Amino acid sequence: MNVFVLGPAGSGKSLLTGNFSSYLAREGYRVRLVNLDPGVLSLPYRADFDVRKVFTVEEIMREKGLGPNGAILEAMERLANLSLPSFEDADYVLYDTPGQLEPFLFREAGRRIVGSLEDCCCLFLGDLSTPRRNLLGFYLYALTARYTLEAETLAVLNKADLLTPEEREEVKRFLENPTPLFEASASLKDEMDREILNALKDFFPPQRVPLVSAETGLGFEELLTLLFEVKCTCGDLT
Ligand SMILES: Nc1nc2c(ncn2[C@@H]2O[C@H](COP(=O)(O)OP(=O)(O)OP(=O)(O)O)[C@@H](O)[C@H]2O)c(=O)[nH]1
Ligand SMILES: [Mg+2]
Repeated sequence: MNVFVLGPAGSGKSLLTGNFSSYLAREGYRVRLVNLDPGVLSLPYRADFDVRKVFTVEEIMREKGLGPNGAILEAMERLANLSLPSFEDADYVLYDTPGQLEPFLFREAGRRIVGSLEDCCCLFLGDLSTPRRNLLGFYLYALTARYTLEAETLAVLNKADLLTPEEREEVKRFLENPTPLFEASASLKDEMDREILNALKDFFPPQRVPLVSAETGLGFEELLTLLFEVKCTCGDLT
């Protein structure tokens, strides 16, 4: 299975790629790692394929006399045309994606790369250290990724180690059943959130959102179970 780790800047994509791959290896799976971030300086894992061997954002800035944003856009163009190795010996190939989610998602690179591979699943990471009031915003962004990439996408909340067990329970309760919370207060935003959630239910059946920690490995077992479920719903029950 090809697993793309997506998410906003700093949400923990690289650390999750590294530590989840070690977890999978300990569980007996053959795992390969691909770094698709041409802008990263150092990685917390050893990549089997690293886009930085082909080009880096820094090189593009120097070569073309571009600023960081221009170079990132050029890097995304190059990424879209990159030929990736096929790791046929692997059970899981984990792809760490660029810190700059927007150009990866909304330009050609993301769609081309994900679309060129079979048996794909995306993990869309949210960061629990950021204000938790906006969980709906995070979920909508994960759905945007799914809609844009046309690939199965699991919303995953990372950095759960930074929450107390009580806070984790509170987030879980909210995720399982957001409506009563909204009903408890009556602001216009809450009203709007409820309407949006109701409308979404018709198109996207509610999905479990695991709370994980890329740092400690908390929740990795549940994440793997969800990946099995994705595989099964795609018709591959092996
Ligand atoms: N406490 C805690 N820190 C984490 C966790 N995951 C990542 N971090 C920290 O968050 C910071 C960003 O992690 P990265 O893995 O570089 O995040 P990223 O999404 O790859 O970042 P960009 O590629 O720059 O967008 C680092 O300081 C990590 O150590 C986690 O589960 N718990
Ligand atoms: Mg990264």
